[in-house]
Amino acid sequence: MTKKHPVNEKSKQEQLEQFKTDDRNQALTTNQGLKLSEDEFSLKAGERGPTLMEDFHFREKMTHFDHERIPERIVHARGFAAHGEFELYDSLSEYTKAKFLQNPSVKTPVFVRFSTVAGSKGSAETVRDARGFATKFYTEEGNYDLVGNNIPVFFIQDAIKFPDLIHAVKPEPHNEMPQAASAHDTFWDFVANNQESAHMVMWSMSDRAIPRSLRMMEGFGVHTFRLVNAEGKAHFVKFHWKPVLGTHSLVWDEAQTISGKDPDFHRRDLWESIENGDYPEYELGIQIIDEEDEFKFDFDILDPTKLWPEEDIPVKLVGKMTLNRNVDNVFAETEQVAFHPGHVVPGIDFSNDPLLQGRLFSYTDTQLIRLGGPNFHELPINRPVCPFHNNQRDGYGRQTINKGPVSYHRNSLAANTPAPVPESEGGYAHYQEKVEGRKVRSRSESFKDHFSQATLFWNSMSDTEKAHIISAFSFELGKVKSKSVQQQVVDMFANVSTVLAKQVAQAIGATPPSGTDAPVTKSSPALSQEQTIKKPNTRKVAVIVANDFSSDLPQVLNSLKQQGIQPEIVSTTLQNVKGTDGSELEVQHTFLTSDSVLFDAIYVVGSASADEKFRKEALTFAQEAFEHFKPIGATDEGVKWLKAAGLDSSTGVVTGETTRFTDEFIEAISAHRHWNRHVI
Ligand code: HDE
Repeated sequence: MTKKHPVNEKSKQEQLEQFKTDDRNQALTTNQGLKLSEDEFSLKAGERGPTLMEDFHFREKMTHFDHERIPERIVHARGFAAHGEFELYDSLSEYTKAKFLQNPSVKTPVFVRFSTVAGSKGSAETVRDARGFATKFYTEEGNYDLVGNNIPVFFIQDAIKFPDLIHAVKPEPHNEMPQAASAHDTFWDFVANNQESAHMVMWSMSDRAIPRSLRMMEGFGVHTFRLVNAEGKAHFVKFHWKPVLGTHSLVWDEAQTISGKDPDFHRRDLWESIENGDYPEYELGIQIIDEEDEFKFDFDILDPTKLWPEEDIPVKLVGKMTLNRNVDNVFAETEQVAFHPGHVVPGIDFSNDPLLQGRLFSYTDTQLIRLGGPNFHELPINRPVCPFHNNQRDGYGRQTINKGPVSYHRNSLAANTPAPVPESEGGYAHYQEKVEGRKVRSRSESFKDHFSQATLFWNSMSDTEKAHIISAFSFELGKVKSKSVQQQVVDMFANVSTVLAKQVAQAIGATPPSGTDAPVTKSSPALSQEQTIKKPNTRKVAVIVANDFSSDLPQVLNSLKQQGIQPEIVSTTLQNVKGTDGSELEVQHTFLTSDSVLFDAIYVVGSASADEKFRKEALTFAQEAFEHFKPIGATDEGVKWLKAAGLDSSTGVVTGETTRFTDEFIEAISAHRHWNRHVI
C-alpha cells in the first residue's frame, strides 16, 4: 500500500511561523516554564556570603550560556542569508521531471545563504575570496539544494585534495595569520605545486573575488549535473545564477578600507535592500549538453576546473529567484541551515565529477559535528515543506514523536509501511548510467590541461580587468616571504600569459619568464564584467550638504530617487541642514560615521557659508571616490571646490555647469566605474 505524497500544503513561511516566539510583554520564566521573581542576584548564604548550589535558576541560565556556540563551518563560516521565492518562466519538462520545474505558476520558497570561504565567522566581508551562493528550494518533492559559488570553476579536480587546499588557504597554523586572506606562503605554495588550480586562481585574482554586492554577483553550480525527464532521457547541465542588477565589483584598495570601516558591508547591503523593498533578483540559467556530445569538447565535461564557454553552449534563462524576506534570527536560520549537494529531487542527478562525488559525502558529515547529531533535518529551517517518513529513530535533539512499535522495513505489523514508492509515482531512482572500470587511484588524461581555460579567461578580460589581475597577483605574492614560492608561481603563470607573468615578476622582484604569448585565437566575452548589465537603481550616493544649500537640491534628489538611486545626506553633524529657501533635509551620516568607500557615488553640494573644515572633508570624500573611479557630481559651491582640487574635468565627473546635470549624473552612476581616469 502506498500513500499519496501530499503536496505543498504549507508554505515555508507558514511552517516557520509555528516555531517563532515573541518574548515581549511576557513573564520571565525558566526553561521549565517556572515564573521567576528575581533575575539579577544569585542565591547566596547571606548578602555577602557564598552562592548556593541550590540556585537552579543561576545554573540553568549559566549552563545555557556556556553552550551557546556551535562549531563554525570549517569553510564558508562567514555567511548571511535571506528567504525568497523561485518562479519558472516555461516548463522544463523536455529536460527534467522535477515538479518545481514544470509549472510556471508554482512559486517555490527558497532560502539562500551567501558566504566567504576562508575567513572565520567574525571576519570582514569584503576580503578577496570566492563567495558561496547556496540555495535551498523547498519543493513539494522535498528539498533541493544548489550549493554553488560565484566562480564557475574550482581549485582542485578531486575531493580528496580539499583538506589540503583548505589547510593551505586558512591562517597558517603556527601563528594563525593571516585571517581571511590568501596572501600568504602556504596558499601560494599549494597553488604552485597543484597546478590544476591555475584557472580558479585567475578568477580569484580578478575583480570577481571582490564583489560590490551579494546582489551583484553571478552564481554557478560549478559541477556538471544531469537533468532527467519523465521518459528517462538525460542531459548534462551546468547551473548559473545571473543577477538582474549585473555583475559588479569593488576595487581592491576600497575593499580593504571597507574591511575596517564596515566589516559587515555585504550583509548590511543585503539586509537594507530587502528592508527597502529593493528585492535582489537572479535569473536561473542552464547550459545543456546532449549525452551523445559528452566527448565533443576540447575539455572533459567532468573536470570542475573547466567552464563551458557561453558563446559555444548558450545559457538558457529558465526562471527568476527573488529574495524578499530577511531572517528573524540569524542563529536559528542562517547558522543552522544545512546544505548538501546530495539533497536532490527526481529529475535532477549527478555526473561523475570526482569533486562532486566527494562533496556528496562531506556535507552530511560536517553537519553531524556542527549541529551535534543526526536530527538536523528537524530544525525549522531545514524541514522540507512536504512530510517525511522513514524508520530512522532517536539521536541527539530528536523532536519527532514517532508512534507505534514498528521502526523497521520490511514488516507485517504496519502493513510494510512506510513503503518505497515506484519511480512512476515520484520515488527517486538514480540515473542508470553504465559504468565499468578498474579500481584505480588516478586521474583521467583528459583532466591534464590546466592552462588553456586560464588563458581563455585572461584573453577575455578588458585592459582594466587585466591590470587589476596583475595588481592582485603582485599584492598577494608581494606578501609571500619565500622567494622560491614566488618564483614557482611566476613560472607557473607564464603558462597562462607571459605578459601577466613578466609584470608580476617585475613587481615582486622575481626573474621574469622569457618568450611571448601566442596570438589570441579565442576569447569569451561573457567572462568580462565590462559586458554586464549596467543600471543605476539601488546605487547609494553620498550627498554632501551644508546649511544654505540651494533651492534646486530637493528636485535633483527626487530625480535620483525616481531612478531608484538612494541619496543619503552627509554633513558635519546630524542636525537637519537648511536650504536658502528655508527647506530642511534630514542628515543620515556625518563625516565621522561614514566614508566615501561606503557609497557608489559622491555628490558634492556644499554652500557658500560652509567653512574650510567642511570643504576639506567634502574633498576627502571626492578625492577618494575619484581614485576609486566612482561617479562624482557637483553643483553650487561644490563645482568650485572640485575645480580648485583639479577633480572636475575627468570622465564620470559631472558638474552643475551642464544643463543636463541630473541626467548625466544618472548615466555616470549607471556606468558603475570610470576606468579611464588613470589614477593608479
Ligand atoms: Fe563546499 N563545503 N566543499 N564547495 N561549500 C561546505 O559544508 C566541500 C565546494 C560550498 O552556506 C561544508 O555545511 C568539499 C565547491 C558552499 O552553509 C563542507 C569540497 C563548491 C558552502 C564542504 C567542496 C562548494 C560549502 C562546510 C571539495 C561550489 C556553504 C559547512 C570536494 C560548487 C554552504 C557545510 C552554507 C560548505 C565540503 C567544494 C560550495 C565541509 C569536501 C566546488 C556554498 O561540507
